[in-house]
Amino acid sequence: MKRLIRPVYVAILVLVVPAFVRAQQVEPVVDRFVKTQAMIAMRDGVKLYTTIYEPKNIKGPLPFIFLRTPYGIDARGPQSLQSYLKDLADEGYLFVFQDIRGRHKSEGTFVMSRAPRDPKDAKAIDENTDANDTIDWLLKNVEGNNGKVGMLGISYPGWLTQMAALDPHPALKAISPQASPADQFLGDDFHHNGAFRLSYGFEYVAMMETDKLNTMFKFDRHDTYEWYLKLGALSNVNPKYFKGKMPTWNDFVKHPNYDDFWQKQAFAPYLNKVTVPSLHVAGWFDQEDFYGPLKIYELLEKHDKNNQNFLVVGPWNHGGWANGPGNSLGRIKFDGDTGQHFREKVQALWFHHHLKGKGDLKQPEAYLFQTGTNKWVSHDRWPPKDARVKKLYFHGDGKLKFEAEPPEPGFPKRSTPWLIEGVDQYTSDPAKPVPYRPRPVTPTYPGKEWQIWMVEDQRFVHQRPDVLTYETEPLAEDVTVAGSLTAKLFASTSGTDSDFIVRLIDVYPDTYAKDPSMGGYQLLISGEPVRARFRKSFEKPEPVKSNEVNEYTIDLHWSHHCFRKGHKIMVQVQSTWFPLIDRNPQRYVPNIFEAKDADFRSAEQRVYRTKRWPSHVSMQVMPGAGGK
Ligand code: PG9
Repeated sequence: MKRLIRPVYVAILVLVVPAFVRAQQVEPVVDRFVKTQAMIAMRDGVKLYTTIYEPKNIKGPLPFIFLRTPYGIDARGPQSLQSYLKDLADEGYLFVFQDIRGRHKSEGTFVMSRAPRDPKDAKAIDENTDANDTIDWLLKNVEGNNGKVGMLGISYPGWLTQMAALDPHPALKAISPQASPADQFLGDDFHHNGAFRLSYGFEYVAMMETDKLNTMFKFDRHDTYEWYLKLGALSNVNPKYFKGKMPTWNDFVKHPNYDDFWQKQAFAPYLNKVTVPSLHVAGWFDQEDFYGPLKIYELLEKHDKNNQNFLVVGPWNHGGWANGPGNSLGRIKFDGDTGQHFREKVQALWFHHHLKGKGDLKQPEAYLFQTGTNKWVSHDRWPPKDARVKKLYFHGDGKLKFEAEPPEPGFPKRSTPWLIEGVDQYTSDPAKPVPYRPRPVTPTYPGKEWQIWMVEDQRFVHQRPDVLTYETEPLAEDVTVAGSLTAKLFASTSGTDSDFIVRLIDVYPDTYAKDPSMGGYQLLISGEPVRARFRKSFEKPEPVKSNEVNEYTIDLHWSHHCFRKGHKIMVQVQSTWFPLIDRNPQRYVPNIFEAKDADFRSAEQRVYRTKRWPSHVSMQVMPGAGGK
């Protein structure tokens, strides 16, 4: 016979358990604040929607933490207090969030990455004047402030932070621009080396310019790889979808080269002094803006007379430090809570010191997470002084070696006379482009897969006939990259324009004791395209001669990765990376955005590895590494 449940147990379940569960739930941090809102008038009369959160239980005077965004503060403000800004909230700040011009509840017109104003035009406005006008208002209108302001933000908000520092309000005492783009033609969201980032460019523009809110493009296919393939040439976008209504798409079409339009909105011309203490933050696996933060740091570092310019790079995707512990990304584990560590021990201490005068800040010049060994390291200079350049050369049979001398060139192979020694060849067919991540390629927004594609196992393209692979033997010792990576490719195409994409990969040992499920994993360390038309100049593109060997330099940016003993280093070369990068017609046309479907052709691509044309990858590595 079943035993009856005694009423006393029922009472425990009904009364005590829910209270216990409630106690376990996290208290919304926003509940600790009193919220007010204001429409703050800018110098040209446009009013910006701003919310101010004042702590209920921490007495002032307190400094401001100010964050501007195009993504909507009603949701983003409270969300960021919960995690990204929580360690600051615990200490006590006046938090200020603002919708930028033309977005969400603010008035005015949104202009994508609005270029800095002309200093000769006294009436001009830009994101810098909007930040300064707001700070002025805050100092005068918010009681209990200590006269100091800090700004920070990730990506667009990071860019807005750096913009505020170009000509800063005197009350702006410290900034942390995080994952800020620096140049939308050379290395960030919209183009890399002038090659258009199709899926991101298209989907981001739809999100930002369909209306004032964040409205996602509705795909009618699950696999956007197929959708973009069916779209065909970029000249189909306006007639089929955007109908000429998206200003930024129209700008892409109007400015296919690195003209004034792009140069004026890039940071390089403006970053000629460090105006406020600056903590630049980047993620090694940032799928959107990795070039930007390191470039901004590098440009400012040349002018850092008072030691106010600092760099932090963690093992994160785009903004990955804002939420969660940060102990892994996709299947890659980091042996520690890197995100939590950053928020608590780096970001919070930075602002406590500069805005509240707290703590003896010992911020290292460059505080970097070394991937591969999974440890934080401090450098008093980046790249480190003792880093040395080592070259990894392409050899026959898919080999990659530190030895400089590839075999003698150019003679037909005895066994296979139709093949030339010292050359590897593939057909690049724009109708069958190489995917950049395993299909189905789900939409960028809202997308879990987009956020981790850079750490996906690269075996999904291994041994495709249009992907060349070069690989070292298992390494006899660790090889630690510390600084820049550059590929030098000697290549030809049967067409008159073409792309070459070089990817650097860490191949785990087949038997990987630390985690057997990761045996043979191929982890992307860096990958970048080069567009043949821009090989001499980004301003003035030129066709290539069919089958002529040209030298291509591909900046693979920076890394602090340790290829562990027993791992292999792999380099892959291909001519499509879709739909991340738009397809090159492989036949020169003046403007690829205006190319027609019929302009696209297959091309025979050759990569040379001879004494005269020694294709290779250069890496800055720590001494002692590199098999020599
Ligand atoms: N990567 C986004 C972006 C920044 C700046 C301009 C365009 C796009 C972002 O995440 O904000």
